[in-house]
Amino acid sequence: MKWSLAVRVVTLHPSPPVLAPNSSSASLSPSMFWGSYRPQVYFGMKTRSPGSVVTGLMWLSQSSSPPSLRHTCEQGDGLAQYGWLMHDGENFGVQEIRDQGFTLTTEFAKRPGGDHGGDWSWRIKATPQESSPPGQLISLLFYVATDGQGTLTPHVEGKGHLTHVTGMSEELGTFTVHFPKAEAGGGHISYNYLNATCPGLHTLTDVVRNSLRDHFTHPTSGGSHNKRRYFGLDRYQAPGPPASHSQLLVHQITLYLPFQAEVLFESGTNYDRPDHLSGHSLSMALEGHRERMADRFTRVFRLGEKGFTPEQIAFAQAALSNMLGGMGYFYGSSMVQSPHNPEPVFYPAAPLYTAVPSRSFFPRGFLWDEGFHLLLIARWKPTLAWQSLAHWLDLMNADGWIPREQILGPEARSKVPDEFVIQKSENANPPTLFLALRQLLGSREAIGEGLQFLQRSWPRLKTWYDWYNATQAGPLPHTYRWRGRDKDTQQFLNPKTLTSGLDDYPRASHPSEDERHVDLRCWMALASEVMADMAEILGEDGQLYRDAHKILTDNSLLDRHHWSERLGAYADYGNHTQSTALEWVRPRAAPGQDPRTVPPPQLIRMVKKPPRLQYVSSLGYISLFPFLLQVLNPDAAHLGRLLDHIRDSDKLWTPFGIRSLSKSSPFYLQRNTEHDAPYWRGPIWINMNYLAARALYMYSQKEGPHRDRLVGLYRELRQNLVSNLYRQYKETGFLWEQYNDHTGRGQGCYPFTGWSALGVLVMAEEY
Ligand code: 6A9
Repeated sequence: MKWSLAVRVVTLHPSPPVLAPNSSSASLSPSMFWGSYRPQVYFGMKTRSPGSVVTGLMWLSQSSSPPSLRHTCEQGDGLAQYGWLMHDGENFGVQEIRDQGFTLTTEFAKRPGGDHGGDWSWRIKATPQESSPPGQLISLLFYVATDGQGTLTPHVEGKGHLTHVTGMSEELGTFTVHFPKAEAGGGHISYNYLNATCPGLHTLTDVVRNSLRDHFTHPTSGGSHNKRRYFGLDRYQAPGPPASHSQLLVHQITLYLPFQAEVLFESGTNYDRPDHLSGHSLSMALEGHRERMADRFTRVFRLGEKGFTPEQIAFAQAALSNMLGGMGYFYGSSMVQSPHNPEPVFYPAAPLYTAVPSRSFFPRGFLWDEGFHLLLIARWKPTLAWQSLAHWLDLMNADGWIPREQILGPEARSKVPDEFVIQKSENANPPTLFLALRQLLGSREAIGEGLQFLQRSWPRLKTWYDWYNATQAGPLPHTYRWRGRDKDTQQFLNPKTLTSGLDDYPRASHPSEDERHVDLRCWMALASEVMADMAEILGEDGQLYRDAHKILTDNSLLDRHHWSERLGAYADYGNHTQSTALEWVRPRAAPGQDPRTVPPPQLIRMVKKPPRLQYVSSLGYISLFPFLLQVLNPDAAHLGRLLDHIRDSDKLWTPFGIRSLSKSSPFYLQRNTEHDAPYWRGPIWINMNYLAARALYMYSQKEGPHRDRLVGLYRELRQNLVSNLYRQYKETGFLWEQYNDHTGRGQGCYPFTGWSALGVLVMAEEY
């Protein structure tokens, strides 16, 4: 019994996968086969297949000392800006990267042909920035690498000039990667090259870094006969025993700014290409894609009609492009722990095509983040959203659980500290995929395309829905409780609830089985409604879901379970006290004890008043959930009070959006431990603000006592959100994880396109 439960946790759902067999393959989905599906590197491509051959770019400024190698997106690189200005999710992309003193533009375009996903070409333009000194010497390092299968053959001229690579792999057949001569404005180009094997793609940066030696020379600028030394690829000496999982070929060019270089990938079965996708022909292709995207962008979002300036429209287009250009294809297994297997075990290996919250800090899939991402992606191209949804649902196990954070394969794992890698099978995350589904179901065109998806996903969605009801039920009928809250009540000012997605938002001070969480109840109301709608479309019996939706949106029952009169808002309920504080506790030395053996002081939570069962008095996003997810009736008695809180600058309102926790809360901007800065305790988050704008908009369309106020609030919030997102982007070059509630400044990690790109939907008023 115990053994079979342990196995069940890592057994995939038995219904046929939503993704039809081979649906991502080069033969069935050729135009999506190659892509910038490696969001964790500044520039790179791979195919949507396990063990794909990958290509990428590294670069090095020889003029800075010590020269630093750029490869994976790192905040520590301190780049002033990088990101896609245009990217249509399928055919092409244009990215601008501002490094110290120079700017790289990285462009790619694909061209169909043959049986293996066609050709593509890259163009990298390198230009000095205005204020920078002349004579900057730059190296670009283009690489091709295998990931466990396939072969690569280098073709070298002279000592170190790799002119092209021929290769072969299972899904690509034969191919050639050409490195045509760069346009260097007449200046000299130095060549270096590397042929190495290594344990996997996660070691590429190290292998290249360890192969660079500075005994190479390049003519000094100004055409003199003097030479300067530079770092070039030499030989790789593996630190340990030789590993052969990956073969790596690197082509390095070193030259003065400005210059332009191209890389051409040509598929072996593409027999009738009219010409090489290079030079003029590549320029034409890129120009065509740019025009088509701009046209489509205008049609889909109509920002010009809404009065936005060309600059603001370019910002919105970049935000969308970063979401699309941030879509990755990952393959591997999660590490999973359950009550039945305390030792972590591997989940079945599987692919995941998904957007990511942040290319630098979190370049991987997050379950509840994705539901929001897809709201934007589905508006652009429903196909991409259906495909992501299918991948996510295919990750479901036999019980109906989907791991929250997807850390698949060694490359993804190398970015995550061990303690965060393991996923626990009792833990949920908001079922936001239903948000995306609801939107897709609202469009005839999207349904037409997604019908097969809907049919195949139905058995999984039923199990998913049941899983929440079975495992996250609250103490009373029709109430819910997040499992997996922090258990240690001494360490944290308030034990976190990572599963809810609002990590440190203050909940009951003493986690217990008596808790009921208002946000999860509202998510389940949404899930019930979407399930009922889907049943209708599919001709299935949806009565159960209609009934559940009816009960979960019964406003008097909601009030009975979650309205706190004292707070004047909706609230969690549980074993709680407000009177807690973190205090330094200095252990005392026992009589005669050597003082050096006394442990150092510790920051510990003090409970000043004992907890009791009551509503949790934390005014903020959680209190607004019945409004945010439109569970409240437009004439609900309490709607007015919620609007009061929202508009009150001493509570939730700021000129930049709605803050996560009221200024009046004792937890406002409080740290949770010595090392744990406030996160969902004040700052402005854009996913919640998107929901707020949407709710204000929806309620203002309906008859009700607060209609005029809703219209006004909506206009103001939209204006505040859009102008701050735009201003921050202009000033800092990035979208951010969250925004400071006093200054509006972007903070947390960057770039964080994920939720912050929802600003595009607020601009377009697409809800
Ligand atoms: C830590 C650090 C190199 C936190 O956007 C992803 C999630 C959200 O789902 C969640 O709601 N973020 C939000 O509260 C980021 C979580 C990152 C956890 C991984 C490992 C590795 O740094």
